[in-house]
Amino acid sequence: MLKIAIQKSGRLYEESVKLLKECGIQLNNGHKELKTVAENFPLEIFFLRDDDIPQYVYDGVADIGIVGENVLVEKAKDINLVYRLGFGKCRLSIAVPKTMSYQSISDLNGLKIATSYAGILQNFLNEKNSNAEIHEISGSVEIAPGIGLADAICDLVSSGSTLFTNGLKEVEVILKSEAVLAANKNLSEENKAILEKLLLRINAVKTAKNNKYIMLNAPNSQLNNIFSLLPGMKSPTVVPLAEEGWSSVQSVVNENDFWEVIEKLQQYQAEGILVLPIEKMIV
Ligand code: PRT
Ligand code: ZN
Repeated sequence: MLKIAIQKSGRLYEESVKLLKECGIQLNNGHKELKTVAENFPLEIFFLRDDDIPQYVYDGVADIGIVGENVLVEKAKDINLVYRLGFGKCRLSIAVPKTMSYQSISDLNGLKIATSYAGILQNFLNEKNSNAEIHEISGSVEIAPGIGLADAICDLVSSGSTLFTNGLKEVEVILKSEAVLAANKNLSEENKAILEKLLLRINAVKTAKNNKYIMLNAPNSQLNNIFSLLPGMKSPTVVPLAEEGWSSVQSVVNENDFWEVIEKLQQYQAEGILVLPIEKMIV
């Protein structure tokens, strides 16, 4: 049985549970309990505060955990980052009052920076040879300059609206973060095998989200051009249409290239283009 730690409540909770569900893993009760066992997969789920997850995984109380990369790096436990999950995206940044003129990191010299990420910030300041002083606080970091507790802050930012409403501007990005799957370094052979199965499922879900299924009609004279745009997983499916000289082509297209590919397809006289979401994709 593999034990996974996920956040009990907060920004990563819902996406973590959703990911397990999309992997076909059914949880029989919610996060009101400390732990629960999946009904149809050898997985036990612990619901914990995110800050505790790296330690639990390091100690082997949990084998794996879903946690923000920011927390993983800050706690600096000797555990493996196994998979970047693509949700909970944010950045850890330094911000200063918007009235302050700021050109470079040397402008932070002699200033006091409030943060809950003292470890990451200290490493950054050391790297940049800055003598700024760190004032460690556990929450409401954004109000520190306003109440005279510090001159600047180092905190997580996503939309930037918290900084804006507190009269602050972002001046340095220290770390880009997202939710990650982290694992203990000494998993048993049995648990390694379960983790492999879980990763195969996670990969199928994530790959599917990055791709779309595409169907279109095209004149046979353009098929080679279209194949070069839509190589598909192995090669595209081609079915002749009832109308002489035309075919239906089915393939997959990556989300990132999507609009570019569509524009080119139109140049190659593709018509009746249908694009569908893919639920799972095993390549
Ligand atoms: O109770 P527990 O200790 O488990 O939770 P927590 O309160 O410590 O963490 P939580 O739930 O707030 O965040 C969990 C994780 O979500 C973080 O460790 C990050 O990896 C990730 N994440 C993504 C964020 C944000 N985006 C985020 N915007 N965590 C916090 N914020 C906060 C930030 O601290 C600031 O106060 O949101 C505010 C800024 O947001 P914007 O949109 O105004 O810029
Ligand atoms: Zn926390």
